[in-house]
Amino acid sequence: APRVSINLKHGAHQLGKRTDQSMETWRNYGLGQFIHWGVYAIPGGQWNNKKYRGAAEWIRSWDGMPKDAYDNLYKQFNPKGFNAKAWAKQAKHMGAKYVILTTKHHDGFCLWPSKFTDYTIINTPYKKDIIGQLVDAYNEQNIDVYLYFSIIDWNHPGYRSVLKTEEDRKAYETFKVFTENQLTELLNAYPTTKGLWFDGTWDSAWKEQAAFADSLDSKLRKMIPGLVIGARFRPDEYGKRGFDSNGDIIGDYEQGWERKMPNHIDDVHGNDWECVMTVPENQWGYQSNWEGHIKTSNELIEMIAKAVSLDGNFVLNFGPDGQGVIRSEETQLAKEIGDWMEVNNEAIYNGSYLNWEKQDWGYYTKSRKTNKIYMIVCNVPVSGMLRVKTTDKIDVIKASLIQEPTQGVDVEIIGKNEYFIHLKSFDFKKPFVLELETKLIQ
Ligand code: JFZ
Repeated sequence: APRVSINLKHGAHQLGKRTDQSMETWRNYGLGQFIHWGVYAIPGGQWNNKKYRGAAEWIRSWDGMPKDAYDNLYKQFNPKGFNAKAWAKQAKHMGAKYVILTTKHHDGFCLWPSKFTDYTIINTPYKKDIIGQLVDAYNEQNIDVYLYFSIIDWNHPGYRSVLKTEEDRKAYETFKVFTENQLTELLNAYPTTKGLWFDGTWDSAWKEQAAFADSLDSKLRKMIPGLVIGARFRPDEYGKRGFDSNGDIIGDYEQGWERKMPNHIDDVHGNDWECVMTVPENQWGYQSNWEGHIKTSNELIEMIAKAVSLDGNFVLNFGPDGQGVIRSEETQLAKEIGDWMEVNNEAIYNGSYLNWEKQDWGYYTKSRKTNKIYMIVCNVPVSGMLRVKTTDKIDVIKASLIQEPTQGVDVEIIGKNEYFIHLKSFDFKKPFVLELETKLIQ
């Protein structure tokens, strides 16, 4: 049946995935890094020996945090341990192909020397441009840089979350000019930027700005050809975000996978998507006292595999402390993930969905570059036999262990398009990858 659709001026401007080279590069990253850093790293989720139970980067919104004290924290921001090259090197070893940097979080503090506000890194004792150093250091490691930018700004006098009065509307007009100025400033200052990662667009004030956001969106895209902007930026004229009033994605990829993941290819509706994930339950900025479940590298590797197997990217968050140091737990995870990626990255980079029946041992990926098929095994059955069911006319000829290609792995045919891969060892401490050799049956 033909789809009924309303005519939208500010809805999706394109249906279906982008097919250009910049988006293809994005699609093939597999693994990225998120950095949440700002003045919230100084209190680290604590004030007056009390712990804020929410996400540490939100501490300013807490009753236990005097706004005044928070707004003066920048006067102490002097991260003696900050070394952009060290962060970039660690990200490189982890296997990250892109990084998303918080240029400005909800508090409004700018890690770059914006000339449109005084609330920036220039007016801290540190004085130097942080974003510039990071862009250079990550680019030097061939890691693409994306800029996180919050539309919520608790520091700007014209910012409102809701527009109730004429006065609010007038004030918000100054905030819109400011927002446009800051965004063009960022893209001019850091022209190697590959994309923008917008946040805080859930305010009702912003949801009324369809026309403004749409024209700003095209302006930014013209500044950097190929710029990637996810579906968390502009609303349509009915205030719908992410997906417009016709259900079409407004932006280049689905950005709603925040600390959660799809389970099935149908969940992503044929769109590009990215999962952003924290190491503890919900802490993005530095929280000095992590509590609750802390994810292990094996868990995170499984998430990377799962994301790629469903045509998405996986982005792991890091929250450096007030001195600019990445905590030891995160350093350890980056190392363990990187050691695994070093051996197995061919199953992750350029990886895509394979339409074979999902099995309990883990995830299939298929390389967009080589068409090679991989099995990323996360659960070894007690039988030591891994079931493989291909689609019609595809025969499995051979399987080999990426980490030890000389160790043969037997393939037993058990029926039409159905096989058992017999493992010789059960002694796996980490997920492992098998490459399958297949043949088309005529
Ligand atoms: C936002 C921020 O408020 C948070 O501090 C952090 O920066 C995170 C990456 O983004 O939080 C969100 C964003 C999106 C959703 C939930 C929380 N979402 O899509 O459900």
